[in-house]
Amino acid sequence: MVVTAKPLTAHANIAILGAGAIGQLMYHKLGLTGQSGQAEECNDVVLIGRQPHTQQRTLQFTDSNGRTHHTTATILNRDDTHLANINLLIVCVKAYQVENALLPLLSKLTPNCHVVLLHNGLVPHLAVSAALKHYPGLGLSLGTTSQAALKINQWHIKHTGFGVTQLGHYCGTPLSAELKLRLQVLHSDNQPLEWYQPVLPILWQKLAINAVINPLSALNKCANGQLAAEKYQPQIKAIINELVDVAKCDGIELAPSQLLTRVKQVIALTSANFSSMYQDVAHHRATEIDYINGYICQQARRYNLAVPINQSLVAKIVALSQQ
Ligand code: KPL
Repeated sequence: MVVTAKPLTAHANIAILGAGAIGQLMYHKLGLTGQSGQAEECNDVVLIGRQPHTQQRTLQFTDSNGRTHHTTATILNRDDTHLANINLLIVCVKAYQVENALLPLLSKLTPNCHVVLLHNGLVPHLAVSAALKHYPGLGLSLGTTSQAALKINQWHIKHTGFGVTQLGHYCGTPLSAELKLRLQVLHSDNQPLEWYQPVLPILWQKLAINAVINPLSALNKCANGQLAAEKYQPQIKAIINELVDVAKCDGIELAPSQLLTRVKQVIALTSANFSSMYQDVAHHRATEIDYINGYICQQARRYNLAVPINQSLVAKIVALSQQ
């Protein structure tokens, strides 16, 4: 299926920072899914990439029905003056890239732009919210998605995991009703979009999902679905129990049994998917371990809690990445 978006940056007011698998997935879902659910032309979305010049690229998206859509996307350079038109910026870079990629852009955006962080793990929201104090019109929402995509090549992704996208306001100017409505295209039957207030408990819940699936799939070199096997269950429970104790000290009450059910659901929903950490290790890229299990260990140290299982996972992933 060929859908050619007019290469119009002038009308674009939504930008996705980071053209990795999740960034491209968000691009296609916002850009291709019209109210009717049919692929249709949409030219209010651009990607922001690392390349030295703004460029047009043909992107391919293989959807859940195995249909491949082609679209011409604008990929803005990080200095493009068009950034001044962007009033919704969805940040899909890795947790360890957020500060370097996002903070230099803040002064270039529309003064009332709303930023949404959509990475795995916790930590970067602290630096971003501190930086936002210098830009009183800007706002910050935090979010997480259990959807997954596999990169077939740099500009071709396949939708491999169907889950929920959860968002909530964190600080600054709230998201306008108009943009909230625009984001509703992310909502479809088996891939709901949900709003939460407060949002932090939801991010801790997603932290649990990533703290289990990501390191275990990377260490055991397996697809997410294989973690449903009986032999992994004691370790999964231990990771969750440690996380629940740490979250409690951070003022977040989580029920271990509910978390376990949620983790199992995501394992089932993304069973064919290879987690982002599995893929990072396989491609010799940096992992987000410091922002996932590493964050649990960091907070545990603050509260003098022992988290041996999470600690050993961090050590094993670090060792694996160095091999
Ligand atoms: O977020 C993910 C990831 O791989 O980083 C999950 C939900 C585990 C899907 O693979």
